[in-house]
Amino acid sequence: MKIKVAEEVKKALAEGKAVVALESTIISHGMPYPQNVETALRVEEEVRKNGAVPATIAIIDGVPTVGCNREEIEKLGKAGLTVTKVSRRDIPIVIAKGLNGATTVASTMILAEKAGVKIFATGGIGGVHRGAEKTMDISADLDELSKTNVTVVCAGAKSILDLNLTMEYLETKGVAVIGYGTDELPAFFTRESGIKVGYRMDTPKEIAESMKAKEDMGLEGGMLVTNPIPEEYSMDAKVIGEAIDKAVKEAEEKGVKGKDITPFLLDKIQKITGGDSLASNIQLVLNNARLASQIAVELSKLG
Ligand code: PSU
Ligand code: MN
Repeated sequence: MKIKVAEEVKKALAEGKAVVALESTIISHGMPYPQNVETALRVEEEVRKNGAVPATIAIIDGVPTVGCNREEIEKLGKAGLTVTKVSRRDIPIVIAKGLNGATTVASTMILAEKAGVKIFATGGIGGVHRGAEKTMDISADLDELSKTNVTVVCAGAKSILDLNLTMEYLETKGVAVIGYGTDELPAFFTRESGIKVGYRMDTPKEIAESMKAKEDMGLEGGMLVTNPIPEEYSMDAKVIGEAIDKAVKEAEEKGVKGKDITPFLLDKIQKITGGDSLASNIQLVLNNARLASQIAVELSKLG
């Protein structure tokens, strides 16, 4: 298997220490340059501060890389939307062609699992899009959660998606959705959605114990931990709701679909809401990196 694992990550894994995977589509397609690179580096620092080793994952010149260095992160961030967004189906092609690829939640999970990393922090996951009953647009992230054994820590999902259908789909696929300190699914920019999660857990230890139990049972698939954005950075539901509706409408009018739609919506929302949503986005990612690191540390104690 031709995966390049950074020395520091390899060593931590061999010693049973805490490691946290991080995705790279959030760098190239989720935020503008240079805030994307600054954030990626800050997130790595946050992981270290909380006792774990960060492993940013991407495909670099055709090589699946677990633990990108600063230069590689800079390269992905600068290239932005011109880097190939790599979900499950894109992995072999980007490798065969020797290209750079930014990995989504789905493909980051795949590479993390192959390297032996059990937990992964990000901002938001893909899900069932609004109108999916007609378009069938359901992110490959959800199916990946049903088959790849990596726990994903996120801030819920943006309401560019149909959050009710996303939860139903995850239930069908056998993916446990955990609310960290909450009974409700957080909606990324806001702490509430009015939708119940499967389980509420209040400590990183409880989450690590559930991960361990799943692994001991040999059950395939991951778990989804949803961590609400810190109160002080959460946004006004009405303001963000209107921005999202406007972005969705524009995507429809322009006929944007397939893999382009999520990056299109993220970009539009950022432009409509200005710096506010970016600042919130950065804070929630840091918050998720912190929680994922704490879970990873607890997990390493369980052996
Ligand atoms: N949602 C966000 N921020 C993101 C993404 C989604 O709020 O950065 C990215 C993630 O990489 C996610 C991907 O895995 O978009 C989902 O793309 P798609 O809907 O095409 O599966
Ligand atoms: Mn899609």
